[in-house]
Amino acid sequence: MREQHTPYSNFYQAIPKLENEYTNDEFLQDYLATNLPKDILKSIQPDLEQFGQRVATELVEYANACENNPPKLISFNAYGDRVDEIKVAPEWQKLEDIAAEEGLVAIGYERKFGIYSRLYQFVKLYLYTPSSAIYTCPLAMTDGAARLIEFYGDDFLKDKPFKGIISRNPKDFLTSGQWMTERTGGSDVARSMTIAHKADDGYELKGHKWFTSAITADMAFTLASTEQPQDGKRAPLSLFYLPIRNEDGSLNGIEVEALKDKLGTKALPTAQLVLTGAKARMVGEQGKGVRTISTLFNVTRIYNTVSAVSYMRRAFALSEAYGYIREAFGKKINQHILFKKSLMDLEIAYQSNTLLALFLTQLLGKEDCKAATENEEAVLRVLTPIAKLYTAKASIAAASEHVEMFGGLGYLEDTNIPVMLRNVQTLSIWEGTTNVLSLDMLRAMEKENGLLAFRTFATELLDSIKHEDLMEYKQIISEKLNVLLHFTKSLTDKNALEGCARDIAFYIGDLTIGLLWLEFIQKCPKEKYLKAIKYWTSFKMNEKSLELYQILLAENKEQLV
Ligand code: MFK
Repeated sequence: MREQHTPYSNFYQAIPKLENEYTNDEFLQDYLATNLPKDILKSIQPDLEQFGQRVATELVEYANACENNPPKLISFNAYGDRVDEIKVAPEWQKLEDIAAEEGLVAIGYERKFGIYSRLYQFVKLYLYTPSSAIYTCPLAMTDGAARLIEFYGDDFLKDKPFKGIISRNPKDFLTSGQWMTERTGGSDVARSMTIAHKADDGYELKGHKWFTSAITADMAFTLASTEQPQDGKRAPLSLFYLPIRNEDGSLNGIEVEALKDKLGTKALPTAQLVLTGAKARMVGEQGKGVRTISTLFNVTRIYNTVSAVSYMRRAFALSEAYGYIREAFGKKINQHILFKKSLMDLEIAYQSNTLLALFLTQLLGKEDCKAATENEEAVLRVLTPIAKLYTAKASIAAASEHVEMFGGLGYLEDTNIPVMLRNVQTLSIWEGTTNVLSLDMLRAMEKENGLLAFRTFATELLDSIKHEDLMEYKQIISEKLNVLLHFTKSLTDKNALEGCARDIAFYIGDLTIGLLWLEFIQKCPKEKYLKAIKYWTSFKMNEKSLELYQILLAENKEQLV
């Protein structure tokens, strides 16, 4: 028999250990200490501490089990009956039960902490997401559904569906899907072809849904047109609610065609469905479906933002832990200047992006409690697409760096490190790609005064900065704000605005983070955060990309004008 281990080397690399993700995240604790009233922080702290421990231990095990046992579609049973059953890992159900118990959706609607409820809720989601095999996706849609019901729901929806969504009891907890994409596309939703036929007690939906977070939810919100297309023109879409199953447990006029074979988010069942007469009820005004469902996807875009930064935090935490235990060239790798620099880059990136994400959750908390000013509402509207696209790209860069920080080990599937890289790649695609969201930013600027509101917010924030250590940076940020205002003013036609929309979005992302650093450091003037703003203020408008736009314009003048 061969020996199991070669006697020639007795070196085995120690495995980095994830610590309590709340007590180990000093930045998060500083953020909460400077943003929450003392009594609120005191009452939620024990919960965050216990959850920080839970996500670093029990949940990681469940997430790994789910990632290694992806869902399967069983179309027919042994006797030939069509069953359309999606089998998920047993741990997937545990991740749902924990989400209910921990109030991951409920906290936002119980509003026990008033305008701060959303911040508390999203801090828990920030802890949960990288240990959840992306169960956060169903939670995002479920939360968006709750908000939709609050705004547009009738008595029926406000009863059982709403109460189930915000339940903390796993037995009563209900989840919702959001089915927007059809074969015709995921960005241009108006091309959807599903038809809603009038029935005695509502509507029956017939059509295809191309990317759905499956029939493992209890209900879904989806779009359909109430009229057949005429002269090649489609009628405007309306929004519909449908239960996934009938009272007897059978599917509600739904067939599962296939499960998608995706690059990542492998634990999450994503299905291709046919609606064969699904019974549904209309929600909101007929023909205003896209506008109505935007209430839902503006929430999922904030989830996306918080998820992105949570992965960045996890990338930093694990890379930092590895730096202490890995040796190369005669010393621990965290003693090498280049490793230190890469780690600092990851650290400042996660903290900076977190400032942006948590700022949005605070605005959402105010809006929920009707405590937001008109200007704050407009800032929330315009910053939602910007923060989503900005943090998504940042998380991909961080996850890629994270793989590299572990060298060859980072490339091995059984370390579970590559999972993060694959999962975050979706964050810049679903819920609106970077380009579509850049256009949404323009929509918010044009229709809802987004740029003006941003200017007011930025000017007021700059006026509030009095700390003398910050004066130099206040000046830099204020000049960069002027660059933005002059630049956008100089773009006089629609083409130029569209061609530069992406650059403007990233620039506003940088600028907002600069502003938020100023505000945060004024309240929490620690040396290490001063270093962060020094580094941060070196951003510029992306001149290379603007040059590309000019070249494209010159080459395509006829088509573009
Ligand atoms: C871990 C994190 C978890 C994340 C959850 C993942 C779940 C994934 C499952 C999915 O569903 S992925 C698919 C997601 N799909 C999208 O996000 C759609 C992307 N495309 C867009 O966002 C397009 O911009 C859009 C479909 C909205 C364009 O539609 P239209 O109909 O061509 O736009 P139009 O005509 O400008 O707007 C129609 C109405 O909606 C207008 O209002 P009015 O009718 O009153 O004029 C717009 O102002 C309004 N509207 C559009 N976007 C809005 C909005 N209102 C508020 N906020 C917005 N963002």
